[in-house]
Amino acid sequence: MKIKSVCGYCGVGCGIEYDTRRLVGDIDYPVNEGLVCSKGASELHTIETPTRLLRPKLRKAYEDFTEISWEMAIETIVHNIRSTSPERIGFYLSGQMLTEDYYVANKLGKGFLGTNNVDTNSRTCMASAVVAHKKVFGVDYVPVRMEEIEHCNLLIMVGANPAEAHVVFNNKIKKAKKEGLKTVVIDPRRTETAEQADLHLPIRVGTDIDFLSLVARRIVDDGKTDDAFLDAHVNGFDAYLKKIKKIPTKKLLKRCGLEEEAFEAFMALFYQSENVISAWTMGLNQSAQGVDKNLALINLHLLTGKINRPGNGPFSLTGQPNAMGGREVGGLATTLAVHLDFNEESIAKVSEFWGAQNIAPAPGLTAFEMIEAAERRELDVLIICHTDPVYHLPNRSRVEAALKKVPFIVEINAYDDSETKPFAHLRLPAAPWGEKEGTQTNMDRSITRQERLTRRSIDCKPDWEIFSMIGRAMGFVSAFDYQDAEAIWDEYRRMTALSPKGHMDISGVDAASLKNGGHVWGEGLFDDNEFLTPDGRANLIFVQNERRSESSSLEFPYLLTTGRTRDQWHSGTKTAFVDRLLKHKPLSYIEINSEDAQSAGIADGDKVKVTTARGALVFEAKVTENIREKTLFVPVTDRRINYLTNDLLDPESKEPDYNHNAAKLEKWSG
Ligand SMILES: Nc1nc2c(c(=O)[nH]1)N[C@H]1C(S)=C(S)[C@@H](COP(=O)(O)OP(=O)(O)OC[C@H]3O[C@@H](n4cnc5c(=O)[nH]c(N)nc54)[C@H](O)[C@@H]3O)O[C@H]1N2
Ligand SMILES: Nc1nc2c(c(=O)[nH]1)N[C@H]1C(S)=C(S)[C@@H](COP(=O)(O)OP(=O)(O)OC[C@H]3O[C@@H](n4cnc5c(=O)[nH]c(N)nc54)[C@H](O)[C@@H]3O)O[C@H]1N2
Ligand code: SF4
Ligand SMILES: [Mo]
Repeated sequence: MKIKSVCGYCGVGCGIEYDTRRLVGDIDYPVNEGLVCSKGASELHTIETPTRLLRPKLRKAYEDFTEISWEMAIETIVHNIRSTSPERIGFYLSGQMLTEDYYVANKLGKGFLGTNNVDTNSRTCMASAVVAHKKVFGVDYVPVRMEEIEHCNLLIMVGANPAEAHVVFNNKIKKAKKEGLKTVVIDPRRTETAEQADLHLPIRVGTDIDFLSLVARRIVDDGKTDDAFLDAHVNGFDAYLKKIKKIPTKKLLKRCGLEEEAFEAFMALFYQSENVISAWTMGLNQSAQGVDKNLALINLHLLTGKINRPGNGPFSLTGQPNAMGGREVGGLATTLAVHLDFNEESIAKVSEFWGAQNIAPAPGLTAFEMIEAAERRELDVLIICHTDPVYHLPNRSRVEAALKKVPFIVEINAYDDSETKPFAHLRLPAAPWGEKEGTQTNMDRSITRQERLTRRSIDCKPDWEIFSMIGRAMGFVSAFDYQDAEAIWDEYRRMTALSPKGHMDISGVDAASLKNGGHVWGEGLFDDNEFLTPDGRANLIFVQNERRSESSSLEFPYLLTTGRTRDQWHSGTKTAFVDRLLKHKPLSYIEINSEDAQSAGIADGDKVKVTTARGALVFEAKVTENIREKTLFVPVTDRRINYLTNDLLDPESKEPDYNHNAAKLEKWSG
């Protein structure tokens, strides 16, 4: 029997077909038309790795973990929750959880336990885009879909490497290029995506706002603004004009480290293209000025009216498979539920819907703020699900020290070998992809169903069930009495009618209809150029590079950046164990520019020691011309990487600044 499902790795959300132990791409599925990358193709093996976590395990202070029953596990959680107060409880969730999992966890935390400290690893990933969307459009909405590149003449990719991070989307790009699409890549590295591009601008790390402001200024100077669009649909143009006309153009171009010819080549492509999409990911979001970087890019579309028409607009590429769904449900500590914030009216609506009396009136602690609370011994219970914060949060030594001060940490994971494991007291085995069913929204706003493909391991439970068990054991029996994922979906979809102006209302979309290819929410939401701001107009907001990130110095002359490789998924609990992937890029190496290597006496394959203000690590050197001078790159598959990264945050989105770490480099012979 054939079962149709979707891949559980990245935000592309490819359709797959499973047939008696064989997994292939679904040719009928519009997103991927049969294509899958190596991660999708090998996902079936991840169910059977020897590194699964299969039983609940409890650890007393300084002792090893011992297996316990689910009853005892849940009792232990309830005891710890009851022994403290709501503001000292935190949940840390993940853009890899299914919508049903997210919904139940969010309802339990914010609705019933009375803590808004319910945040997600999307804080480290999409938070800057979320805040920018809300500031400009009034709502967190992505106004472009992947298929639109067929109508597009120029695709600008800034700080994004889809050839490795969104592989099947990159295939679509390559296909569109054969039909005439031009692409520009703005990235300090000559990535595989840059290699395919018509133009690569090897910008200096952290100078994107300078570059994008220069483009905006040029558009203004050349009279290429769409004044009718600006007049009718955009606020703030006059104020913006005054400021953009004052930017020091020569100085900014120098700061970007780009030649004038390169800039002119970009402008020529921009002007000759009727339809323009710009796509971005972590090169912009992960920054102490991540929101502003997003604004600077979105501004280009507002200035030229290249938005809300097929083949045009700012396209934030979502990283994780359900980071978009998590944002819809309300998994960030800064939203309550279904795109509602913490105002009185929203709290009243949500309280009534959930039958909850405990919703706290203000946003909760975001990811790193929970770490800061832990440092002050203000966090007693932390429940972590489907993510590995010790691995992925910045400034790891600080994170480790903070987590040691949390008296009770629960880790819900499907695999056994996380970096968070040594800091957890209770570990609960989740049923992974393939052993459960539920819903996810890809970067296209396309809501699809993951189906169960195999029998569930005896003691493993879907994440939603674990949160439901805690809810019932806390005494909220009817609120968490779900029989299956579909019952949760039915409740959640009814709730979406409460979303602001009902823009996300999918109450009519039942689970059965999702089995046949999914449902795209919010199609054409801005088609008449009506945004979801109070006056229906988009906001044009001038920004400038405030250089809040760490900068290089005489002592630390390099800037260390981090990112993805094609065949591995983050900490690698799933991918690193799939044998056929091992022939690909190594898990650990450091890219060093060839001239820098030469002057430091470093050859390809040498061991090098990299030191930042936080720590030092040794890597194997990969000497290459494909990275800008004085820039270093380490893949996130090196699980130690965040011992080196800094913990600066964007002041609005609270997203970490992973890509700007002042570093020094020495040949290591230890
Ligand atoms: N194979 C694979 N695919 C994945 C993932 C994975 O683990 N493995 N993870 C998924 C997730 S969660 C995410 S968030 C996405 C991330 O997707 P991407 O953001 O596309 O991938 P990254 O490699 O993190 O970073 C993109 C690029 O930003 C560049 N960059 C760094 N600093 C700057 C800067 O200051 N300016 C500019 N312009 N560029 C800069 C880096 O050189 C890098 O090439 O990938 C998703 N897809
Ligand atoms: N230096 C640096 N750090 C970064 C980034 C960077 O670019 N550079 N990127 C940031 C970004 S964008 C992201 S998204 C994060 C990613 O960081 P993480 O979310 O920590 O990375 P993963 O390895 O994907 O962790 C997922 C965890 O879920 C577990 N798991 C798998 N399936 C299931 C399941 O069904 N249920 C449960 N409960 N658990 C399951 C896996 O075993 C794994 O431990 O890293 C962030 N950190
Ligand atoms: S591109 Fe993304 S969704 Fe598609 S198969 Fe690869 S990892 Fe899965
Ligand atoms: Mo991410």
